[in-house]
Amino acid sequence: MPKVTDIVTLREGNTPLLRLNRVDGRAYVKFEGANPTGSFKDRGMTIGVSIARSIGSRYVIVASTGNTAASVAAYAARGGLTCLVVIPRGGIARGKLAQAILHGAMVVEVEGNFDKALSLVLDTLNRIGQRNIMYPLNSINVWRLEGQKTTAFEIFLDIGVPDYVIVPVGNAGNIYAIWKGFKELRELGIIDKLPRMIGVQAEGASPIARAWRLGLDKPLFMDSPSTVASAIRIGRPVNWFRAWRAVKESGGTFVTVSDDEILHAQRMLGREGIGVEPASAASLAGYVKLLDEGYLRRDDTCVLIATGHGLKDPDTILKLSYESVLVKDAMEIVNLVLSRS
Ligand code: AN7
Repeated sequence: MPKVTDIVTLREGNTPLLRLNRVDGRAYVKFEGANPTGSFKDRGMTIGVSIARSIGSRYVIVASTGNTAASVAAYAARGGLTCLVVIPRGGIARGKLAQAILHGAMVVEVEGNFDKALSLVLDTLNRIGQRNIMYPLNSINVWRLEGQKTTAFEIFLDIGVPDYVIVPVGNAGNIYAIWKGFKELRELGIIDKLPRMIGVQAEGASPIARAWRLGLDKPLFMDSPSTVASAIRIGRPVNWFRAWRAVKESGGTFVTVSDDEILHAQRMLGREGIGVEPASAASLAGYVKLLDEGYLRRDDTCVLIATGHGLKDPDTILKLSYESVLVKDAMEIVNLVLSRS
């Protein structure tokens, strides 16, 4: 790892692990929405931006489905670096775009999806050449994953080693990072058992999970990934081999869930006071599905990674039907309460 002389931090990590009360089973949610910019990306960004600063880069660049953009924008601002975020036009949730703007990122939009944005970033880096001018903070940056592995340490400190860890998969870095964290705890002799890792993808953006279910040995890349969960709308995950290896080594599996299942799970969490964005609800949707299929048992201890905050994507929530009543006076409110009791 490059020598880090300047630490850029917003005090990320130490997120709550919450037992679910309304779900039949031993399920905990690791609420990553409690990070400074509202997603797990902050765990890695503190490291990535600290390295960028320490090697004297003035610019940092990422392609993103939104959360990486929001995170890098904030950490770059904190560290006094100029930040470019390359995003699919119309393809990221509004809260994330708002964050990038708030923190002063240069927002670059492309027609097309995340995979296109990433290929443009890689091309830009090739043309510029030197990392100490423009430092890349995409998932190809392995130092970010070193930050993300702390999720495993925190889970262990809270409840020991669970039977399963269930993770929404997009570019496929996080599931590998968490696995790496547990493996390192074992190498250090701190734990002697490892969890099984389960990766969840949305049906319409499931290059890894679909191939896994079909018994293939590599992903079926998709040119036009589509799902309500914009954070994981990725057709060519760059870290697929890391995720694949993690799941295989751990004895876990991949599973796909439909958009309806994701939105239902998002609501279930909402009704427990836990506000997550659709991509994050995929982990609960996957858990429910695997319980139904009999792959998981109710007494298995499962940790569901809730990767990002509900406020990231208000539009998706408001598009669903919801109840509200327009009133003219207090009596109407009183009657409303009385009619419900
Ligand atoms: C909420 O921000 O790829 O499998 O550019 O925002 O490690 O990619 C986001 C990914 C899950 C998937 N949940 O994690 C980006 C980006 C949320 C996310 C994922 C993302 P990886």
